[in-house]
Amino acid sequence: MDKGIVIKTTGSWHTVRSGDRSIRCRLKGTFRKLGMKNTNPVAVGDHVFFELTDKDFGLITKISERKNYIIRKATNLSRETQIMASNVDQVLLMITLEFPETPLEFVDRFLISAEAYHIPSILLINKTDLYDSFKMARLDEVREIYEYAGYQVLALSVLRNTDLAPVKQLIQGKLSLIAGNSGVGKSSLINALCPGLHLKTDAISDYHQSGKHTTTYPEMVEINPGTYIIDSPGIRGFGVIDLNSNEIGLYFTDIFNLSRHCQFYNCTHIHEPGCAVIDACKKGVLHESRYRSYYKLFTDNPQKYRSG
Ligand SMILES: Nc1nc2c(ncn2[C@@H]2O[C@H](COP(=O)(O)OP(=O)(O)O)[C@@H](O)[C@H]2O)c(=O)[nH]1
Ligand SMILES: [Mg+2]
Ligand SMILES: [Zn+2]
Repeated sequence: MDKGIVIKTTGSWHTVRSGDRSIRCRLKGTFRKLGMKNTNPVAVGDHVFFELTDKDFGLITKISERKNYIIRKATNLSRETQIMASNVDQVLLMITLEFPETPLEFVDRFLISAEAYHIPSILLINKTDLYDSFKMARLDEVREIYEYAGYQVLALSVLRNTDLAPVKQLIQGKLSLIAGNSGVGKSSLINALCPGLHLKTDAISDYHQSGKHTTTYPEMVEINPGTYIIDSPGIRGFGVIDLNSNEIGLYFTDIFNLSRHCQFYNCTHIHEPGCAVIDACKKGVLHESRYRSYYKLFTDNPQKYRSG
């Protein structure tokens, strides 16, 4: 029996990378009896055992236990979920301050989802070549906001090939998922990291890929043996997480840290006296954009809060 990692899955065929070979595998029949709830029993990122049935073909006989996995709804309306990727070591959240501007509220929502999955996130701020001095000042501010929350923040320009070295270092030996809105430069980055690969770039193609009528499969790229990146098709690809309001407070890392100093142990940071979070916000230690995101998510969700 051989061992490998699933780099692509389309319906009943799964491409397994084992050393420098790619083997097209189907699932051994007995698997279907395991009663898995997700629509896809095999996911990109799975470590599997397989038997060769031919030179480049095989049967998957065992899926190793997943360290983690990210799910999405099978379709917008469906309650069934698909595993989008498994065994993800880190998420690279790519954002831009212009062309297009990524709203920080979106960043905050994304980060708490990743926290809920217990997957570390790194912020990549791309397209620095386009920023004037005002935008560069904004970049410093955004960097401060997220470094205060405990995240690593890297600014780069994929187009100019500047400041890519720290990204290369970060991904080495890991499975990273790259996420972010259409048009921020995700595919461009993967192409830059992997010369010879030519992923389609530009916002238009991404838009069509994430359109309602096409099924999208996450694509895993091998940068070098042991180093993989998954290009997630649009942000909608990232986890369907239903957090209740109490959890929201846990996953805003900066707010959670501050909450230890609140007067009440169960402070919601909305109206209580002696709230260290509100205090830090007033002092400008906690940036108001973070508090605003928290407030919005928390108060959008009163029912869930009441049911606790
Ligand atoms: N000016 C500038 N444009 C970039 C940069 N990185 C990517 N782009 C452009 O932004 C557009 C969208 O890039 P793409 O990689 O398709 O974004 P994706 O939708 O996130 O995969 C393309 O026209 C790229 O050439 C950058 O660092 N600077
Ligand atoms: Mg793309
Ligand atoms: Zn509080």
